[in-house]
Amino acid sequence: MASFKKIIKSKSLKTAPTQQKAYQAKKGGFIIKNKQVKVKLKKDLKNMRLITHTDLDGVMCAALITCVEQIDVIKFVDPGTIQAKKMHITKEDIIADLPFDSRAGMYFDHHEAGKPDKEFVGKFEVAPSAARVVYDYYENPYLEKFLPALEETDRIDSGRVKREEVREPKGWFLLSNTFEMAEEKSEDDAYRKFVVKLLRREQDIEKILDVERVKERAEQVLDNFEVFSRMLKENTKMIGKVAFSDFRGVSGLPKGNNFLVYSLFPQAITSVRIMPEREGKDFVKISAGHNIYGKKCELNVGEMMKKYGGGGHRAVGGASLPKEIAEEAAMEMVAKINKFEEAEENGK
Ligand SMILES: [Mn+2]
Repeated sequence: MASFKKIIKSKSLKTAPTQQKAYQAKKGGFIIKNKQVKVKLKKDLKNMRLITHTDLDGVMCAALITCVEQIDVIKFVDPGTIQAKKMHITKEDIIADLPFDSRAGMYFDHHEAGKPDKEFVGKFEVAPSAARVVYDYYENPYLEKFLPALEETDRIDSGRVKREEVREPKGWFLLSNTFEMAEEKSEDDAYRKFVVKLLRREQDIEKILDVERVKERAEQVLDNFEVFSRMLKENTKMIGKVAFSDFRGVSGLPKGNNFLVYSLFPQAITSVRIMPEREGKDFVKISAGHNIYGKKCELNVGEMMKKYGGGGHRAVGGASLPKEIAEEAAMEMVAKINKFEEAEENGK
């Protein structure tokens, strides 16, 4: 496959004269101004960004992509940030494991409900992880060393996590729980970048978990587990067959894993939760997921989220919504799921 840099270079050469013309028209077109334009374009070219998700899949995408592309900056963001078009995105950006933005130069994703409706460079495929899509796209033998790690990323990102694992996280699942822990997002970002570098030279999970910076977080994950379980119990109620958790106004909520709710509320078919949004105080995040250990619910959560500007897969999805309408939207979802299940049961 053609590397991103080559594609971008040819594109930039094509667009440069037009940009210069526009600039000249605006500023009067002095030679010196022309030079400024050139300098700016050169600087932009150097600044190749990878915009990827904050989770293990996003980190794995970064490990793979930075091996085969010249990336200068890695940005870790939530899907809501892309959804809300809050970010300035250019052709020098690669987006992975996040919603589609047609301004990007390259795009990789695997979310069923997010299939781009425009042409783009990169690859979209309904797959267990976005990292798998990246791997398939490059067909690069150098990336083969990541295969065992990819298997685990596939398994975790598609929710194939065992009940025992949820109660006692270890291995790759434990690592996947270390990415969102710090008070400040920038601290988590620095840690993610550290893990990206680490993954490029080490793929043995026991050795990864033994690296001091990872070890510290992994131990913290296990400590937080108890606190999270208690808060989850306190802030969750069953509404029909849905476990509804409301974490708005809960302070000191440690990051816990998304599957624990099914362990504590085994009767739930689906879980819906409201969380404060980390990257914008006027918004909250609503996520929903089917009980991975329970009866298979056929309602497509990703499709359901589209109505609220979100997305996802059949079994799990989310949306970022303005604070004021979040509760109403969450209740609408809960009702929809219950109604769907009732109809399913009556049909049998
Ligand atoms: Mn993913």
